[in-house]
Amino acid sequence: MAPMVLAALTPPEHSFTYLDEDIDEIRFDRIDADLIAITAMTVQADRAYFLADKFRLMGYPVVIGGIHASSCPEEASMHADAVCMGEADNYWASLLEDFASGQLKKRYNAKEYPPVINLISPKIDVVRHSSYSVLPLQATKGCPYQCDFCCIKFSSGNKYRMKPVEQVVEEIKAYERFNKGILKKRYHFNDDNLYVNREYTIKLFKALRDLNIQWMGMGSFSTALDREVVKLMAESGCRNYGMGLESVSAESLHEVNKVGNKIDDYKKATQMLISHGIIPTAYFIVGFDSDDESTFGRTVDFLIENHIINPLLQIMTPFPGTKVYERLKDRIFDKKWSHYGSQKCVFAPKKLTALQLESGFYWAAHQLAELSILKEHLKYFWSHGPWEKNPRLTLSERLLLMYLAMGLKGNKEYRKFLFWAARQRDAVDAYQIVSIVAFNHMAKKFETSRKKLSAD
Ligand code: B12
Ligand code: SF4
Repeated sequence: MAPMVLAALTPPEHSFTYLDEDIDEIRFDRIDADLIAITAMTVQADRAYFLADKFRLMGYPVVIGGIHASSCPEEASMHADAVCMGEADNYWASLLEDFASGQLKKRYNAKEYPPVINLISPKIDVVRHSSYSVLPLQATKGCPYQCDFCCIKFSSGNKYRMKPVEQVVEEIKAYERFNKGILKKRYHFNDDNLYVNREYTIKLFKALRDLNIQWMGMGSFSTALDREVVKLMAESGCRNYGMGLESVSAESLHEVNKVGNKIDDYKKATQMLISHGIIPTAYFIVGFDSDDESTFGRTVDFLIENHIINPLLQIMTPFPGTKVYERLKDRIFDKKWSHYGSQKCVFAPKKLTALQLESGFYWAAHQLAELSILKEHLKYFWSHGPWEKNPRLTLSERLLLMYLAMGLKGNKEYRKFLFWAARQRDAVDAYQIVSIVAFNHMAKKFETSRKKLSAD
């Protein structure tokens, strides 16, 4: 989403072209630019530096920004002509002016975060939306909490800022022209936390009700205990809501300053979402200092018992600049940033070995993605949701699932699953079914890694 914001901040006398390495191939021989701007999170930093070095060797000036450069400016400065820290809104136009007059500075630092009324709407047409399954939005920025493993303070700060709801509505209306396929795209709120200011959250969800969209987002766990807000959330088209539950151990939550999470209420929260037809996504971390071999089994049991259809399990990752990084600094044995995607152990855990942590993680991810378990979750979800009021799988969605199933000739298990799903009377939408197949596929890859780990 950052490129769409940069494009919006770029004065009209300049042109702006965006390449996303996940979908575009960079043809170095075809690049024709005055300035190259690169964004990267930590896991992408090695690749970003490689590209920056290459462009500079070719004679292009390079500026680099985003969460990793903001937390490691010294390191980033070895690969770029200018390092940009924090939100571009405050300095991008002046950076371009400096560049045009040959006075590019080595460092740009947002320092102050722009006030709400200055938050610009992203320029959505710089992105080829047909290549993406979701349309990204951001209504609020920042998060006032200070979880020790989170580095959001480097990109959006701890001060919570909210865009006027009317502006968010206008952004959605502008997006709708990219939302015309058989499978309606979902909006994804890239907000760190949609539930900090309850009054704003309510106003936002009420405004979304009239737009007939489907959306996903995330926020504090306490959102899901607030019946009025969950009801509005469902009415406004929320299909999937993510919460950082992080751990089933109070000791682990305490260890990382995760305030507000009450493990005894996790069940109530997930059931509240399910009963309103919203799929709960739960973020969990393994690898806390207090975690031991029993952690994996306990986490899996919780997630299965509570019908968390979309569990997102991660390995504790000491992102630079965080308190967790400071604490683990002397135990970090792997500084290769491409290993910082939360699926590898890069430090020596306290009560486990790194190998035990990784193989426990792979084992758990595989258990959670068993198709038979996911099928049970779906049945539970459909039988406990308010489906009489909600849209069902449309004929075109059913056809699409069957079409996908036919395409998966080599995989009987997925084929059977997709045909089964396409026949279900209550299935809410095809998106969740396709996500489940993708999730299972990813877990199989994990299982291969686990087997390889045990063999080595
Ligand atoms: C959407 C999202 C994703 C999406 C898409 C990511 C993408 N490529 O766009 C998906 C789901 C794929 C994803 C995956 C992951 N994500 Co993610 N993701 C986000 C999220 C929620 C929103 C990102 C966003 O669009 N923000 C809105 C834009 C406008 O903000 P911004 O990127 O910060 O950009 C502003 C400034 O930083 C600055 N800026 C940024 N780049 C540049 C460049 C230049 C040149 C300049 C001048 C300025 C500038 O200006 C921008 C406008 O103000 C963030 C949290 C957050 N709120 O930022 C996490 C976040 C970026 N993700 C994170 C992580 C860890 C991951 C994963 C590793 C796994 C995981 N644990 O979730 C994977 C890695 C995937 C991979 N291998 O590539 C961490 C990153 C931590 C770090 N130090 O790297 C974050 C911060 C979440 C967190 N709280 O920890 N993610
Ligand atoms: S609540 Fe979420 S976004 Fe806020 S600090 Fe904690 S992990 Fe980061």
